[in-house]
Amino acid sequence: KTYNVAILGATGAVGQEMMNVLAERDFPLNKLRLLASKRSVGKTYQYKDQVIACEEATPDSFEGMDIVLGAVENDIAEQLLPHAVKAGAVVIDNSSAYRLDDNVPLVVPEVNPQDIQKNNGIIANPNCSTIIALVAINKLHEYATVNSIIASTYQAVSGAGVPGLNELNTQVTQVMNDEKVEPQVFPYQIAFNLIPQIGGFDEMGYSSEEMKMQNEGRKILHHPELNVTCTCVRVPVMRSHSESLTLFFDKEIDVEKAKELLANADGVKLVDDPNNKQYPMPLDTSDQDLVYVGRIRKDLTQNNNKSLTLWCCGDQVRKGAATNAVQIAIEYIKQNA
Ligand code: 2RA
Repeated sequence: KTYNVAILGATGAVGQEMMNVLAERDFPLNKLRLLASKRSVGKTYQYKDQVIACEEATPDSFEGMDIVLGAVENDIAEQLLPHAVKAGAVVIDNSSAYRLDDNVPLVVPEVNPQDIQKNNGIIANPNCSTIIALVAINKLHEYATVNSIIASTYQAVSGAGVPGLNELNTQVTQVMNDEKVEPQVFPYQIAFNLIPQIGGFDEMGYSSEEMKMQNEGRKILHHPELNVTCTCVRVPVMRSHSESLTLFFDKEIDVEKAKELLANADGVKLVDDPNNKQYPMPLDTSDQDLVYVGRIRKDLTQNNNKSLTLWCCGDQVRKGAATNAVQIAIEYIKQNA
């Protein structure tokens, strides 16, 4: 069986990566429709041996589509994706518009693939930093139940799409040439800087990005008691997010057991030999789909063997967005074959 697939937001960083991953994984495609804004109409892209032109995304763009991959911001997702559902497609949406909607499953295929079946036409792709964290901790959680997490994230500029990538590139050149830096995408200069803000702040002083790990983690793990104190920082790295996670468990788990579990965990590459300078780094995780996990060690704030700290990195554009969405599509057609 082959499928008609549309990518809504085909010209953005995530939309482009969705095309790459569909091709790499040889998705059983009958037709691929590339949908974008009016200004991109006619822009062509190579998909395997085909040249495909972008079409304007309108409410009628989804006729005949089986699967729609959403790679647009919330406002456009809410405006157009209901039309895709009405046209009979199943939508896998990377925006945050529907992630916490009770009628919409929120899925990391390595963690909760069974939730795909609960869809009513839309399946939500979690936030990139949530995906990377949950892939890293999934097998540890299964074994010893994670109840609390203290997380610090070091998020690549690709999280702000092509404009974010371009801004870092431009600013590095400007700084090296002693030219004036005028931030457009980020609130301050990002080159040679760290910005502890991603999204707006709530009344507790948490950013919207920081609350996602707790809110989305509770839904994906079916663990409403999960508590997460998260600090999200934008860093001058191109396309991989890094995260420091301190995990507080229900039962004892030591470093050796954690390494054994992670060595066999879906979607994880254990890179943990610090004495030989082997640990996850964003340059190593870019352009591939595994979440690298390392620096696993006992948490020194507790003396009960029920907490560990670790470091992980993952490609934000791929596993953090495009690959996770395509993996959901592949799992969906498998479950409905
Ligand atoms: C970011 N996770 O990194 C957000 C949106 N992709 O900017």
